[in-house]
Amino acid sequence: MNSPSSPNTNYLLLAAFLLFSQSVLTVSRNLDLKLLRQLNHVGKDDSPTYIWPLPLQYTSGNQTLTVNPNLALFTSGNGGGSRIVSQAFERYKRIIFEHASLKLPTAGVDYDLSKLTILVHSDDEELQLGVDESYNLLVAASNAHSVIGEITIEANSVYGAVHGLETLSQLCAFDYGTKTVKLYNAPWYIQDKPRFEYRGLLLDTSRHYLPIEIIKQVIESMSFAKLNVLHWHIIDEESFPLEVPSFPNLWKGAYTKWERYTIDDASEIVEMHFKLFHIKSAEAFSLSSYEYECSNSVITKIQLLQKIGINVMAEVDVPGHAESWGTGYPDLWPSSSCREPLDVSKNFTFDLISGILSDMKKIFPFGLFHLGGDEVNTGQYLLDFLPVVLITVTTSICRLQDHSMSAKDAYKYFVLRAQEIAISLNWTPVNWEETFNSFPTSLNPKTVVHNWLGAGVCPKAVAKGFRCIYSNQGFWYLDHLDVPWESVYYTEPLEDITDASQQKLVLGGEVCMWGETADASDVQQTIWPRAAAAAERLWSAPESGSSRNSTTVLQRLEYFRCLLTRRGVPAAPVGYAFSITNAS
Ligand code: CP6
Repeated sequence: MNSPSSPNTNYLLLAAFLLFSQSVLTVSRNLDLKLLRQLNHVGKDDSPTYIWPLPLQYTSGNQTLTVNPNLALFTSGNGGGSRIVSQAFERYKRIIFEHASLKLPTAGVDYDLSKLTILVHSDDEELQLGVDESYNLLVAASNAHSVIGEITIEANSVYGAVHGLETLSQLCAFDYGTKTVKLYNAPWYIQDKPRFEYRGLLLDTSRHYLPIEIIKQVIESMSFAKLNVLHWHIIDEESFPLEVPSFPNLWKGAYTKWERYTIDDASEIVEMHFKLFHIKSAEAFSLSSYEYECSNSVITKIQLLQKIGINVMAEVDVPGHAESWGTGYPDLWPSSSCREPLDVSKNFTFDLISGILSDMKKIFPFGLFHLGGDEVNTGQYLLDFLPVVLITVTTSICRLQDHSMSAKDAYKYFVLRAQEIAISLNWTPVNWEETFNSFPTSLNPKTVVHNWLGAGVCPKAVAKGFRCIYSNQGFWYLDHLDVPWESVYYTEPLEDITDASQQKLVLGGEVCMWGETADASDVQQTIWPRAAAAAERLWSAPESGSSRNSTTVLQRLEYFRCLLTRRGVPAAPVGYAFSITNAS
């Protein structure tokens, strides 16, 4: 199932699509209208069902069933009794019946589906990379064998069950005619599991501060597309917004005192305070304190955010991209006129990294930790070796106290020492690919190499036994607004890796939402719907056969984008890259 289609096929497809859409522009405009008309028919009996990302295997039928808004949950298996399951059920019930609770049917309704059974085999709730995310979903109408129709989700872990609920919610649609929730194309039998274990999104809070409500909304929206790692690029050269108790001057590097994350804010992002819904005060007495919060006399039932299956991987990018650290501790700057990279010659630099990582270890339970290492201007270290005359005419001067080290050795020494700190805290270090490109044989073998510069590094890294994450900037950098969803969709993380054991070393991929040109006002529109294209590439089997040709992909993506907006996520219109290109 996991064999990738030849990357050449994907490129041919993309190339054919590019050529074609240039010449058939008018035709594709007409096609848009036709698609929209079809989408408007969702809710009628002949509705197709659109699932995103596409499950591994499924069969469907042609029955339309009506779902009871009082859908009852029955659980079994060792993990069935988990609060993660019951809370996810409540959350999805609200999503599925959102309209149904506002617009009640006028006459009595016979419901086909009133019962959901969730069977979870394991009671291990630890969320880490590689957790079993598979699930089976069965929706069967009443027939000779079952008097009453039923929905069953079976999973090995609670996180598989949560994915099953997401898929179930995508099978359901509100029908404005009868004011009931319909489930089309039943009976369904779905067997599903992700193609890659790492399906990430990078969020950058240094270039523009993002309020925690926005970050939590991004995390929730990721779960709709079955993405599972938020890569939080917290700090960079522009600002240091995080509180670090052991070095309290660090967040003097924040833009303002309002644009900072306290330790509590960070924990809230990692694990808690996912608002389920408002409840009456009487109900609150039956809940433990972490299940609700009060503000302005509104009581809100909450869910531990981590329990929706999203890992948060923090990044501390060293030794480049760290100028803001010196606002609070100017000793970290090699000199007042040279503020980057961090001073490699002082032990204080590494004491401080130790302090930051030890404090962060208390907040971030995820096994991977990102140490950056990209775009290090080693030339700055080099200046130190230039003749004095030249130094005096150069505005930025960086000093290496240990003159036996070359600039490149200084960079290597820094990265390896930072890795040691992360490893001693039981983290697996992740580094941007420049570290591998510069000193592949010195890098700790546990290192996960994070690609970004073009397509080249993953085949080289896995050939040397390193694990890697794919983020080719030409396709998966969301701040590149001119990259159309088609390019995001038709890129292949396993390109040029044919050996099966090497393919396994590609943990997955990540789309990157760098923050220079996006802030709280438009970050969701910039992420969605293109991140969804990557989400399907990372979740679904790679074949582009008849069920995944461009037209059905576009229809399903249009539908998923609409689903996001219905759920309160301000996703941009899908857009048609080539009609935009040709607009002038
Ligand atoms: N910040 C950091 C960035 C980028 C990187 N690291 C970046 C580089 C080029 C582009 C987009 C983003 N803004 N810390 C590279 C990994 Cl085009």
